[in-house]
Amino acid sequence: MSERTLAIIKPDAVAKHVIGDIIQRYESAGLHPIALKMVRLSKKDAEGFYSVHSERPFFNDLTTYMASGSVVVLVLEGKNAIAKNRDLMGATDPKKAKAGTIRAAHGASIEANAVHGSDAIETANFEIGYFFPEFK
Ligand code: IDP
Ligand code: MG
Repeated sequence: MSERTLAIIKPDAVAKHVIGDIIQRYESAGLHPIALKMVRLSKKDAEGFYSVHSERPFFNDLTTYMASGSVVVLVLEGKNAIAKNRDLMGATDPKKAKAGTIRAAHGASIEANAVHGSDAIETANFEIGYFFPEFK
């Protein structure tokens, strides 16, 4: 079934100049961008986006990091887009991510791990609406 998911190319990957490589991987996997923008998140923007993690010990570091440089935010559409993008991304910790995944290729650390991808239909709907209210 065709689905939509929200992806973010995080500040570490933007700084490494691998935006093009990552978008190529999405497109080659049949995940087609239907919305895309480059933005610099404020700390408050990052906190709102990651509010499900507000009780986690790394919340402050994570939201500071997400506001530390520009990011690219995309809505990707395709068959099983949510699960497919999670497979393409690899494990949260790049050291544990399978070879060939985006995080294995480009992630610097468990925090600066190159990309975000929605993990379920409900979170995808929230995250898409957070950045692209017109797609709600
Ligand atoms: P996910 O991005 O693979 O879905 P989540 O558990 O949802 O992983 O965590 C959200 C983000 O928080 C991660 O992508 C990573 O940037 C950061 N993060 C997760 N676990 C840790 C940690 O143990 N230390 C520091 N940052 C973390
Ligand atoms: Mg997650």
